[in-house]
Amino acid sequence: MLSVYSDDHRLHHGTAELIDGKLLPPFEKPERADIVLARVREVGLGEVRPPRGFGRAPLARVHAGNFLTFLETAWEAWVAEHGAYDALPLVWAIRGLRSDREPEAIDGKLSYFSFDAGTPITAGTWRAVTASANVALTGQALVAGGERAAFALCRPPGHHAARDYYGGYCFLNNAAIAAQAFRDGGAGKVAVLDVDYHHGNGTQSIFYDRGDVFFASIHGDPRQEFPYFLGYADETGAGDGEGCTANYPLAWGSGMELWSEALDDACGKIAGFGAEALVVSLGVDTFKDDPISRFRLESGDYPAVGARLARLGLPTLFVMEGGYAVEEIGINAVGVLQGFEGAS
Ligand code: Q9C
Ligand code: ZN
Repeated sequence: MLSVYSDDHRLHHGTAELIDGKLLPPFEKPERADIVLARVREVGLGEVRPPRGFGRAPLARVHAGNFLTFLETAWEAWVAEHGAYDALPLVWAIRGLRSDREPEAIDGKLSYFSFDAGTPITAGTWRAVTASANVALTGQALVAGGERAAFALCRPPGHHAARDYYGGYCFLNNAAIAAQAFRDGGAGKVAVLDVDYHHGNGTQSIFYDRGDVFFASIHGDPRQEFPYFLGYADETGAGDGEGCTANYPLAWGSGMELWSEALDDACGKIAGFGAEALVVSLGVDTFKDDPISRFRLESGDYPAVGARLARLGLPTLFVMEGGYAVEEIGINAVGVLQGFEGAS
């Protein structure tokens, strides 16, 4: 399987993360991608290619213009106001506040375009996130061009980013951008399957009222787990998209038995939908030793996940999302890809 990777992910690196009331070294750090890349090479998965540049147009198919302009200019505006520290929001437009007005001041803009305080904007964030989207788009072009599958080794991840807000370590929704590119390239219907531990709220919201993109997610129950405010089982789509969203919230402590039941059900729905291409939001923070998550998948489970996905028989783009157990992130992510190849 071909992989796509860019060193530019390194340009995004937060100084510290506010987590559980403490300022800690960030979990979402450059080493994550380094370790996945090292594993791709170690097992000889296949050639690793650099991304091509696709410009702004495919980003604007999924994201709002004012949001892209904000991301592109936020660091400069923040530094002018406060100096060269991580840019973070501190306040949000919750119930009854004017969430429809973009403020002028950079602090207000950060609040307007975000949903959490765990996602710093740094000096190189825009370059890193555009490179990450180009990695996904390059992988998409390979699959649209006839490859059975490709692996987009994206960092930063993307599935929490919506049409016009960022959060959860995500800025541009790489998987959604790739799914839209499949549609724009002529695929009639596309499915996005999100196996990251966290609900893919951004991807779901982007496609929620559309009948041409099916979205399924298996994730920590929002009653217990980030992002808390989306991902319940009764969210099934709206309007033309009614029935085109499927959520599988699972309780803390869930292991492969429950998880693979959900995967089977999701795969059945995807097969019934009639998708012509599949985008997999591949997070491996479902792993038992993940430092911020509470599922119990083991390294030996991941190849079976890949094998199950291969049985769908669809042209498949894997897009890297989360996974923070840095020791095993390579073994687990590449394990899915090896299982897919073994069953293809
Ligand atoms: N107590 C992805 O996996 N907050 N994002 C964690 C833990 C943010 C995860 C809090 C988690 C974001 C792409
Ligand atoms: Zn995650």
